[in-house]
Amino acid sequence: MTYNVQLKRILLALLAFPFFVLGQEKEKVEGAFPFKLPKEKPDRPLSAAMQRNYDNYMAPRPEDNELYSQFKYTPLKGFDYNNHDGTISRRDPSKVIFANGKYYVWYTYRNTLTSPKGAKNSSATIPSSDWDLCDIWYATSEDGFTWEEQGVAVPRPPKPNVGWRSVSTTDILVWKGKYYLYYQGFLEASGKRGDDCPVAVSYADSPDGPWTPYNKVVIPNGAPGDWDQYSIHDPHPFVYKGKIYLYYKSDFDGDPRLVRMQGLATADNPLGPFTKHPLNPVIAAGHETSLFPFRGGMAALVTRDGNEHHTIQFAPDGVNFEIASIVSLLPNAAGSFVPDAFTNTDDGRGITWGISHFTNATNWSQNHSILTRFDCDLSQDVDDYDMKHHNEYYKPDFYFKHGLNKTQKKNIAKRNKEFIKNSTK
Ligand code: AAL
Repeated sequence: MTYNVQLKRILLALLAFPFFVLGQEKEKVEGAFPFKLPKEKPDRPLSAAMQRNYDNYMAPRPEDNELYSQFKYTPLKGFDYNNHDGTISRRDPSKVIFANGKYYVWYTYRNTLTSPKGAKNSSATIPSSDWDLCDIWYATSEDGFTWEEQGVAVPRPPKPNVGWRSVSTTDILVWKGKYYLYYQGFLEASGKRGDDCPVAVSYADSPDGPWTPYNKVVIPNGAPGDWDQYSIHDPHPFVYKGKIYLYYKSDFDGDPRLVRMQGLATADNPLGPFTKHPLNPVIAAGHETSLFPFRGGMAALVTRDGNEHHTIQFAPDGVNFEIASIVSLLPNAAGSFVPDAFTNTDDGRGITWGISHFTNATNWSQNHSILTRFDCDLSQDVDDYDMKHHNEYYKPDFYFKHGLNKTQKKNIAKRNKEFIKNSTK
């Protein structure tokens, strides 16, 4: 390189240096991120995490996020489980409604000679699964903690009607003064091929019945090869945007384990026809459908399965959901008390309690489920600071209850042995 070129390069570098320093200092001019967390997104360079903290959530702190909450659980009074021997099970509760001066909840009720024995060992009297050979029962309450069981609402219909084997996993719709119970209608014991069923519906003029079965499939399975070709689970209806928005779950793929996601079907008439949304699945995680109207959109409790499990999600249009918060101990199969579930609201107020379930409540040989009450603060009208803690603490035995299984212990010992052997070569 000639002397002149070198000289030019040095001169250019000297001229550029002050701008470089200033340029570097431009970020430094902002100084470090402030000690007081800005309530609004600050106009400064932000990392991806800080961008997300302001863009993705309703507030930069969980305690100020209307869609963040802890969940607290209370045993219910009024339900007998035959000493938890597995012959009686209650699970998959509906949303809770308030009518005639009391709360109502409907649920899957099993009362069989034995606990579930699997599809191969099932019979006309032996259940294949916890939700096989079931009817829909209901209960009422004055406070949501103590319940009075009222008995059967929708019994299994005679063969070959839809649901003759089992009717389960129901939810309630109130539409133009009439009541509709949607439920899974099994035409064979769950588990024969898979947990396969369509959705059926019964209707009544009163929440106390009598209920008239429509005796037709109202939400059909998808076509062969469709994601929802085998199971239409957890029917979950709302009145939204002037129509019936019925969310549901399907189990699919199954190689090696099932994938569970949520779909949406809409209708202008409770007895259908329902049109499945072209963007289905609309929630790419979760195990049961459990939603509520929130502000102008729909919020969802997304439990158990999928990349985005343990989240509460929100869709301003009821279709395109984004994560609104990350939570723990979400209620399974939540049937929330949603006062504005059927008011076609454009300002959903949110929820503070409901009924959910614990499956396999004791052990697999006595497999049965029990109902429980959950409480939370996902409401625009309540500020329960004790529901907004996020540095959650659990006693050691809670963690030790989630220990390694035998295979994991064996594999760890094997890996350790190999590691030591390779380390001492
Ligand atoms: C529940 C629900 C449906 C399934 C089974 C009973 O959690 O997803 O109802 O069929 O499990």
